[in-house]
Amino acid sequence: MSIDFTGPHFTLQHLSINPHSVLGLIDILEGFNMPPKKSDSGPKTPTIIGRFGTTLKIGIVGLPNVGKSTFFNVLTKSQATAENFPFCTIDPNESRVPVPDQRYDFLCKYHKPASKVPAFLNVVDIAGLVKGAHAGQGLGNAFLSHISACDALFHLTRAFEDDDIVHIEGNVDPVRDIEIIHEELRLKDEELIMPIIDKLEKVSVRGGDKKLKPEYDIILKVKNWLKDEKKGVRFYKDWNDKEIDVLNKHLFLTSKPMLYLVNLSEKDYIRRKNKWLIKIKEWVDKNDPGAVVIPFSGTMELMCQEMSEEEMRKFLEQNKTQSSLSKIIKTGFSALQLEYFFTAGPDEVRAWTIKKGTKAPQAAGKIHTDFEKGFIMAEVMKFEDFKEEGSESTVKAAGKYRQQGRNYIVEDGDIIFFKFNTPQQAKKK
Ligand SMILES: Nc1nc2c(ncn2[C@@H]2O[C@H](COP(=O)(O)OP(=O)(O)OP(=O)(O)O)[C@@H](O)[C@H]2O)c(=O)[nH]1
Ligand SMILES: [Mg+2]
Repeated sequence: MSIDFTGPHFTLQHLSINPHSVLGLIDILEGFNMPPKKSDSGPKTPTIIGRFGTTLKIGIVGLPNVGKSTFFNVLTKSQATAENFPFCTIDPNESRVPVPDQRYDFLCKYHKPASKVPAFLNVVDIAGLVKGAHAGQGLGNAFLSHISACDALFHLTRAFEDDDIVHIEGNVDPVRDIEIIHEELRLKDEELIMPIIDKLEKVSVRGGDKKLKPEYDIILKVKNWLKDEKKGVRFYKDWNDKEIDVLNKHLFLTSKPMLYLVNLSEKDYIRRKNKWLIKIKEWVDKNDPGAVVIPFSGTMELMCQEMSEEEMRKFLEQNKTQSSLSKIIKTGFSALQLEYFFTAGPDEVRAWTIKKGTKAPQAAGKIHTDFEKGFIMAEVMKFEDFKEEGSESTVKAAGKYRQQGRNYIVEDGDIIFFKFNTPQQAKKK
């Protein structure tokens, strides 16, 4: 089977697979999910397994020598050097990477503010996992706490050939490698769940504390899924709210959302052709449906970083290609279920990170707790309206400046001005 990528997007020729897969492949290479099928598109947003809060992290996992640290370094430097943000390095393996956003750039250009604060994605470089890592092989169990501390994962896999770079399994086969990582995470979860079961059994079955029986039953169901079905927690799609409450107590490794990053040689990335891409996409469609796969090239990104801005522009233009980093950062941020709204004026343009689905008072609380306590209303402009109309007053004149109350669910990219009572005023009422 050969894939030929031509034109501005990767397109497929001579490919005898069904049209959905073809669509899916173009789709993944552009970094988007397929739209939901009609039958399963409903108003209900799924309850998410994972931590609450907005200081969430995404970790980079994969076998050793696949290019994780190289990727981490280009990611960290790419945005930071452009604007020289302080405090980006949290420790050698953890960094805050500014989230690129044209709307934010537009607002900064417009207001020329004294202070600019973008949104950040926290990224953690994790040491390579090897077969048997769950049982202590390689760097062994150290990986556990690192992955545990992350809320989503970039699963980085190697599709570049290079005889000088040792492959721990002897040859390049990213599908096999992806399976090794999934299996290690699942085995670790199997191990993690056993003491939880023992403890709950002691109390609720032998100890007669019936209050914990429902939790015990749920944990047994999770164990059956992990151990008998041999599947990761995330791959069961029908956890109910009670089950999710229990899962959120334990945060199993296989419950973390995953994005697949395929590291290609510079040549393959530029010519948009690599024999593993279709195989990886087929594996993901079958085993992790809906997950995003993004091809990139660590060496090309590294090369670009060493060029001046002008050299890089020319290089990308000549090769009819572009960097994948922006797309990767944005997709990672979104996988954490995060988004942001803006406050914007001559003093400061700032992106405020919130969980998707946050209501106006809680969004205000991100700026200051008094804003939440004394919340009166949110005055909201859509970014597109602001851009189209050209100023706040013309947005107002066009009737597109809206006053929203407590139940307003903030949308990504909203430009908001909050009105609130100060605590003293609130007390007087
Ligand atoms: N040819 C080629 N070599 C690469 C690429 N990315 C990384 N390398 C090389 O592969 C070696 C390992 O890269 P790292 O980024 O340290 O790999 P890693 O996944 O962090 O490895 P561990 O931390 O040991 O798990 C280095 O010698 C890199 O220069 C790539 O895209 N192409
Ligand atoms: Mg490394």
